[in-house]
Amino acid sequence: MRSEQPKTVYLKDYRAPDYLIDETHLTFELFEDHTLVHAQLVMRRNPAAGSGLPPLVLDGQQLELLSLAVDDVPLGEGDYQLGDSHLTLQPPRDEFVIDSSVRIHPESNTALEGLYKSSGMFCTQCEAEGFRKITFYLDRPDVMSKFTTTLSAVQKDYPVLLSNGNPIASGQEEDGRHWATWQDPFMKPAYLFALVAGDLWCIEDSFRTMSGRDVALRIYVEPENIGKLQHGMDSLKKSMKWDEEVYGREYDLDIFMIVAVNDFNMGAMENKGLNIFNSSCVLAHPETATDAAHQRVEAVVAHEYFHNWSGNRVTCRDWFQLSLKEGFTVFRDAEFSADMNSRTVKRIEDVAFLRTQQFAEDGGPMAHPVRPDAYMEISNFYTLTIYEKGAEVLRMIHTLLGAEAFRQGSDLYFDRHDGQAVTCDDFIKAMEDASGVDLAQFKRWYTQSGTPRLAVEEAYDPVAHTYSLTFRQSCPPTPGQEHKEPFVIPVAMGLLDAHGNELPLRLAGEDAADGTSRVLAVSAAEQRFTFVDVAHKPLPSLLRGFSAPVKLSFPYSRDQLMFLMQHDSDGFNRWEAGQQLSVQVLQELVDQHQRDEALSLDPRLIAALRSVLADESLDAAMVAEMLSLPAEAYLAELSEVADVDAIHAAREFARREISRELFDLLWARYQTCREASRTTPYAADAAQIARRSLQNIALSYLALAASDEVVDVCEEQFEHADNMTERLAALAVLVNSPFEAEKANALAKFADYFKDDALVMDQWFSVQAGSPLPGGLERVEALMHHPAFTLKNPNKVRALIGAFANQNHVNFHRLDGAGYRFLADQVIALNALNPQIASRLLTPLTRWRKFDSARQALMRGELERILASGELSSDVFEVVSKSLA
Ligand code: B3K
Ligand code: ZN
Repeated sequence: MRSEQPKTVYLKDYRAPDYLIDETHLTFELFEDHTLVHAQLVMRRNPAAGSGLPPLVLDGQQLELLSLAVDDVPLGEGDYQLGDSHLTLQPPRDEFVIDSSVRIHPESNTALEGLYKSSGMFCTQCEAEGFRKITFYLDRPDVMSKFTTTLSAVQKDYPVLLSNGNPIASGQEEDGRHWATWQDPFMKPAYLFALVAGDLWCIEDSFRTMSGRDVALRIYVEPENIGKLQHGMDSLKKSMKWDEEVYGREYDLDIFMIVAVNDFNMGAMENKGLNIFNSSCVLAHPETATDAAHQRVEAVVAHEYFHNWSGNRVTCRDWFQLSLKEGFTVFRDAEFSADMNSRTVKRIEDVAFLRTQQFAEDGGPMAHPVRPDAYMEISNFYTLTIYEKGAEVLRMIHTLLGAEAFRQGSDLYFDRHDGQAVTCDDFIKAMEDASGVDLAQFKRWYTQSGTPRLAVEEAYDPVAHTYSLTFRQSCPPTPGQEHKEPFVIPVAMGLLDAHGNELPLRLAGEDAADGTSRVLAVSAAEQRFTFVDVAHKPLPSLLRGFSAPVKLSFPYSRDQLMFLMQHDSDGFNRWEAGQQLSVQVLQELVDQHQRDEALSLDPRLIAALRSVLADESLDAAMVAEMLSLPAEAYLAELSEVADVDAIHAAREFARREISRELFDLLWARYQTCREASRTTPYAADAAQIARRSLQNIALSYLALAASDEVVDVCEEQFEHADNMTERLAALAVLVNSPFEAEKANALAKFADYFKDDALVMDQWFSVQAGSPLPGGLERVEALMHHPAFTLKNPNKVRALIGAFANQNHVNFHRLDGAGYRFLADQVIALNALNPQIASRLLTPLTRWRKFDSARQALMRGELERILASGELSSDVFEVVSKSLA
């Protein structure tokens, strides 16, 4: 808890560290009621930071100092200053050794930062600034050190003792304790330190690297979960191979370990050689994890593994550069997932997420550039902007440079900066030097926040046979940034003729046509591109593959969108045309609802979906994506003022109409898919995943008919499915149905069968929390008392409270404000337990400007109540105060 208003840290104040730590020797004595940490730091004056011997200021929080010595001379109380978060002393000379001993309390650490206990095991989370809760240190990423770590604990309770690097010694003590020493040969910042002690089992495998070295691979878990590790291991081996093939990057230690823990603030952590994972991101078994969960495991395992180069070997100079490692690594994992699964479907999922969530962040009070200039609490900056928009920025560089030059740029970057802590500018410089492309203007993507708008206008000259596209870009003001300079926006595009054929593209001034798809680099506020030799007026396909994170508008008619849905050669844009058509049609319904008119659905949407559904040659995953109407959150994001009830009513009406009009087709496709599921053993492969997505979305439409035959198939799927993907989908359909008896029966059966599996129970909570039926808040409040629920476990908080506030718009945004009050109560309770989770949970309340004045007042009222609730963590304080500003 803070005792004064948190301070803002500015990028412009960055200074190189005064001192460096060449070696770090740590000893942990782990006990049930405390832990002793001894640290020996071999230090020297940083030659790059000036002359003289300034005071040494070590970071340290919540540490009980037991002893302190410099060069073996014990320091007395007058020899140093000890504050809430720093220890200051005067070094005697350029090179010196500090020895400190502290006592800490992992057993009562509910913030899950630093060293803590989860389900009986000790584990750590140090990024960004958790290491200072373990020992006094220069806890900043540009201080890199060689770590040697010894841990000791009671052997029978903690048979496994792990840290970074390689095991170099171990032994027994009298009194049942044992110890192990690990050494990491690579220099690393403290945020990559990790330690684990517990009663764990592991599965083991190995990987032969491209230079012929064998690396031992181990995934550790509590004994009861040992059967859920194979998918994670397979994902790890695929990731290692992919990084060699696509980036030429080989793993560097002899051992790579992953540990699954149940209580974890985010998905996983890339600690050198010892990744620590939220169990939800590594455990997977067909009977307990859905297809989406399998894909998430594959992606997160890859992401953390890829950090070994993009993050660990080359790390960040300071936390303003966070996207240097996160944006790049998300881009890398997205490309990996695209290569392992359907590229188009992966892109659709990522773009839908970006446009719904990141665009909202970029338009809200917490908007910040990909490289922020200032923060109060760095934990608040692990955002969708740093991660997802950061990845889009990398994707744009890839698009502008081409795959080959991009690879040369990344080779140069890794080569030039191996072992260093660097900046986003260093990354760009490597890309420029390798490609010869000037990225000076492009760099505005790192410094300007907000989502650019790109309005496109066409003009066709039937005499001259020219077709021109005029692009006008603008970017709305964001906190601290009134005015924006033009971005470089890569627009991948093509032109279609009346038969849907792609036209050869020749811009005015070019000698000949070159290909049928182009990337236009729009760099001025207004810019025109003119194509020549265009015999008839074409239809443009713009922003293919979503080549830039912008809001593009082109005045397509509904008929043109239907045409693109069928003919665009770019799979992403076929889907996008369908989304735009749905958005237009749904917005019309919203208007009708607001005018109290009878709702009437444009039959063209039904016709378009009918032809998608009837086309058996289409990839089933694409059919499923095309059938999914834009989410309520996306429709809200597109509205000036989001009318929650009208959006819900409009979307539900459209779903019922689709169900009614296309019932027979949906029924037929459902039956075929379910029959295949019944007769083929489960595999988490692309073809089966596609089939199950289609099957499940078809079932969700069919269920709207509320007929007995549909309830029967639902129950059949729920009872007899051999996998969680089908079972959970059937459960969700029943939960959202009016069949009270069947619903209660399925929920009870499910909970009884899976009550001991925490991750499955998370899904059980989420399915109920997300149900838009009336009474949602009361159901969630009741579930808070369920024995499987606890506020202390972040997965539970996300599964129940997070799912309710983020996915259950009609219930959360109840007009009496009870949903807001409930969320604020939970934030206040969590502020004291786990500030990072409390601050994350707040997000929906920060979006108050999107809603009508009555709701705005209620949401603001709750933010003010949180602000006045007492001692706020810096995490919660920053988000609340910025939201109210
Ligand atoms: N680097 C970690 C995130 C740490 C968040 C700390 N609050 C996971 C990842 O992005 O791979
Ligand atoms: Zn990451």
